[in-house]
Amino acid sequence: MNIDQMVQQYRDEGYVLIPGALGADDVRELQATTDRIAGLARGLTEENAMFDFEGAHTAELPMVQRIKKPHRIDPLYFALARHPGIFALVQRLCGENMRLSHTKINMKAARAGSPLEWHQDWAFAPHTNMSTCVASVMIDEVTLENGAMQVLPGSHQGPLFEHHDPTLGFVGAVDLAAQKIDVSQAVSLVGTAGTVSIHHPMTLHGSGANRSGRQRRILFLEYAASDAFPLFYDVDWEEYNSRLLSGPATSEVRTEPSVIKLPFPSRAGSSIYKAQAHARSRFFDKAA
Ligand SMILES: O=C(O)CCC(=O)C(=O)O
Repeated sequence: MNIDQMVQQYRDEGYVLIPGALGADDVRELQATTDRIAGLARGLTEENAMFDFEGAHTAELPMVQRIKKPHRIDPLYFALARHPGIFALVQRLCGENMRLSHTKINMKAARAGSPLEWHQDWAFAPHTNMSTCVASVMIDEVTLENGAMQVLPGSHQGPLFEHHDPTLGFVGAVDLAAQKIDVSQAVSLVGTAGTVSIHHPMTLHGSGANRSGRQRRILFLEYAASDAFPLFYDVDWEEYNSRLLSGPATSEVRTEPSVIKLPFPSRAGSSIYKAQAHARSRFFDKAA
């Protein structure tokens, strides 16, 4: 697919897959850096600013669920956000002037990595306009068995589904049965290490548990146009502007109508895994 076809697919279906976006050297460096950081979890018994753990984690047998904000841990991840194999397309989709709004690495440990229930990112990260997107960089080969992300084509056209439970509040997951959502046409985003997918903030997606003997790590690079400001966020301007990837800083906010549902998840409970632990209905089975 050339870049125009990728743009068209994203507009039509709400996602695009770019096999081989990263070259072999980039992949090796990404794997080595991620291995090194994950190694820092050995000996830890409690989650901290760097790591969330799976329930089965122990100090001796670490089981990292998420590396939080890796761009703050190693400059490689910030540099990757400008990788031409990713960033040229992101700019076509969201605009010339972009900011890195967030990063995370979801690690699905072999035979233990947790599923993530169906959700739309917009429910977690509404901005003043919808010029935002997420690039998912496969650090390892991703298959259905090790917990590939699945997307529902066309769901980016809306609506924003309910991610709240009537009594529990925000659970960060969509109850498919209650909302009569058919995911039988979902597509699994699989590929070799270095494959990248990009999805729209309204695209419904989720992923199963890791049932294989191989870990599944994906780096998520979340982008926003520099004039798309996150709602519900206390901006530290210096830190905020340090994440500009292209173009000048701006204090002009571009607004666009969109649907936003409250109450918004508190930042204290911002882990999607922890929010979804409260969801009453489940689509994906837990890890074995
Ligand atoms: O790790 C995955 O498979 C999905 C990640 C995701 O959707 C999220 O963290 O919001």
